[in-house]
Amino acid sequence: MSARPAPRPLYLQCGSYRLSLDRPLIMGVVNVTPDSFSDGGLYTDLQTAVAHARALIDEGADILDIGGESTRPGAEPVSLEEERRRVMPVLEALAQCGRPISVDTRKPELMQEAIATGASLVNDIDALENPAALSAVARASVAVCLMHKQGDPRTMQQNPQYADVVAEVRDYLKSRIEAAFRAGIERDRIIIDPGFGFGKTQEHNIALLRQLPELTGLGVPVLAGLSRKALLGRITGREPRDRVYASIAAALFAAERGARILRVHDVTETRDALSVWWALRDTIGASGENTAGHER
Ligand code: HH2
Repeated sequence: MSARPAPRPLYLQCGSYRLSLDRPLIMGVVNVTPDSFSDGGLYTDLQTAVAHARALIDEGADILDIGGESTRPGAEPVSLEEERRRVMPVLEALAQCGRPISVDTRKPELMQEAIATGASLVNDIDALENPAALSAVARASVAVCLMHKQGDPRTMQQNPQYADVVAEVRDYLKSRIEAAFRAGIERDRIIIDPGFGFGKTQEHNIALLRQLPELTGLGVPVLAGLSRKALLGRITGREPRDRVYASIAAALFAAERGARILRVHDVTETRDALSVWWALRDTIGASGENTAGHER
């Protein structure tokens, strides 16, 4: 007799927010960095970062992802003090913004401080491999995004290699879900992410995108971060800021294959495209409206 598949959560518990996963959610990116690959330097001071975050909420972001360290290929790590200086004032200013705030960090100290300031999701490109990060999330009621990467940002694109990229990413994420369970993190607090562009060639990224259902089968929501990434530049020949249309096509492709959270820079554009696609594909009870569940 085969094992019954794990029940799929119908919502994501993000601290005190319960987000419906009936339709794909949009995570808007706020990079408080001088060197992010597509928007570095645009939102480095508190006022512009907070104004950008509020604009993304007005555009329809369901979650905001605040980051203070670029993890683009070749990026040098940032010290805790510097990352804290960039991120914490923004988190404090957004604590009452009415949307769940995600902190994009791999530093356990910053995770703890962000959670204490009201962050309700930890987006960790190290998938809580640091035991202090695992316990910081386990102790709280926040959600977590467990992402796969091969190597470290500084060198990860030099020569990524896999025997079977889809199987290896799936097995890694499965083991990280199990580690999270063992630490006491409940299923409805966990998101997984194949980590597009993190130690992957064009072929690896495309294989993962095409076979995304292999990951949705793990029973927790899948996040896809494709927005403006180099894999789209290789197809279109365009620079990061001119990859909006390419990003929308990729986001819809990921959503069609089961991604439930789309991490994007261009919220209005993604939201409109997603709303139309969703209304057209959902023939039962389609209202044409894109309604997010923000229960507090
Ligand atoms: N991609 C980036 C950063 N964080 N987190 C998750 N979970 N998934 C991703 O694909 C992902 C991520 C890179 O994008 P960006 O933040 O815009 O650039 P940079 O790292 O240069 O700041």
